[in-house]
Amino acid sequence: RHKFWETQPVGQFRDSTDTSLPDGAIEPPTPLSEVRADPYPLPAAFEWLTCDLDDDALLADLYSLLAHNYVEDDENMFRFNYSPAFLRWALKPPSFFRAWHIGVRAKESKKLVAFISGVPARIRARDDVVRMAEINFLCVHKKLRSKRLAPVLIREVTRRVHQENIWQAAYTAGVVLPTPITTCRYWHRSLNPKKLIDVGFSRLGPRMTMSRTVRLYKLPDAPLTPGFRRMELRDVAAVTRLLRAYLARFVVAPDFDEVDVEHWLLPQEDVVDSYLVESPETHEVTDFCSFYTLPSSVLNNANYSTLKAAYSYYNVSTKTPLQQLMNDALIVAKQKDYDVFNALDVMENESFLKELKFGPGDGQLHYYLYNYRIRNGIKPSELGLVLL
Ligand code: NHW
Ligand code: EN5
Repeated sequence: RHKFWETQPVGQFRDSTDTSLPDGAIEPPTPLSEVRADPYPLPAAFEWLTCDLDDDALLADLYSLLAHNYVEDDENMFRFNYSPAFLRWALKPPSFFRAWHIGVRAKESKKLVAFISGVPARIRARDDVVRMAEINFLCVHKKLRSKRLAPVLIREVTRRVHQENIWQAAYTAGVVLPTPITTCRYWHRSLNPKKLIDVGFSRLGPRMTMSRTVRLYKLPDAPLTPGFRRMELRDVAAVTRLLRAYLARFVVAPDFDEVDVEHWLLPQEDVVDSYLVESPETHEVTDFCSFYTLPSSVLNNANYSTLKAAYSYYNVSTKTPLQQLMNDALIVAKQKDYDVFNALDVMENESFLKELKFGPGDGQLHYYLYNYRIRNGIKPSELGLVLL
């Protein structure tokens, strides 16, 4: 069934009922001297390219490959459209490895035709903090599909991760592979219902008119919580403390330090937005919320070419109820002209989704670990990890 995945150290569907196997690495590290020294062979017309994302021309090529060939919904109506600035942010966190930004190009035309990437992260599973690679942006040009190029890309990124003495990875996908640690649902909160209906992202509910729908999703003009403001550089230490204490509650979560928080959560225009509540009395930072910006191209629509979506990222409430905090996040997203606010049912998100008028989407997101077993998997609410 899975000619490639059957050969890999991942939970196999067939032993998913064997409860005797312990949590942790599936296979031990091998000595670095035994890690294959040269790249895997590609079909003769292609060559490997280690990508320099500081090179604007290369970044533009990567942007274009993904904008035309990356993930679509099941009816091919929308395609993710990660911006160049977003890709640079996603792929150049603290201590990133340039060797993990792996392109494939046609030898003759030099055209970029495939890509895969990894970035380093410390991820905790129960009480075990593990150095991992987060693998993302696997893409093969539409004209080169079903030729078994993806397994070559995956083997090559694995080899380059092993060269850094890292033996585990985390990744997400919309497709089922051996074997998810958990399966999450996407939820969507309309901010611009008329446009969402016009582009086919959502439908007019039964017995609903457009004007009733617009009224249903109306939001206040400004955030309601006193002390709600954008996160700044001076907040990094306080946000790191809040976030570390919060993420400690989940079975699988990143182990963020201040350096990570500065990179992943300090606001960057049209890439990542973070807000916090600073108590007007004590000036203590008590609550935090964030989202990242990932537009989708609208395929085949006469009136619109893009949908501006915010994706819920990390949120922490200690004083402001989470539902009120997320309502303020919706308000700022609406002010900034986003069309929709998306969230997964991870962490404590279930507690506000229905109340804040999110509806379930038709997409699922499966979470995976490479070379790390978690017996019986976990629930979405036990997951404290959001990948981009
Ligand atoms: S998920 C988004 C993946 N990208 C897209 O969906 C973009 C549009 N699609 C494509 O570009 C986020 C192609 O369809 C792709 C497959 C390239 C997806 N993950 O070349 P073949 C990520 O980036 C398996 C893993 O003929 P293709 C996460 C498939 O099951 N495997 O197919 C990436 C089959 O294997 P099997 C996937 O359609 C995580 C084989 O590929 C997959 O031309 C990567 C077929 O290959 C997917 N999303 O190209 C793993 N989709 O055994 C990282 C298909 O079933 C693992 N396949 O025969 C960790 C590595 C690091 C370890 C470090 C220790
Ligand atoms: C790795 N980082 O299917 C990512 N999106 O629900 C790779 N559906 O937008 C894996 N089909 O339900 C990505 N509208 C896997 C996801 C791929 C993209 C995807 C889904 C997630 C999505 C929309 C549009 C569906 C269009 C037809 C959807 C309903 C919204 C409605 C709003 C009002 C209240 C009820 C719900």
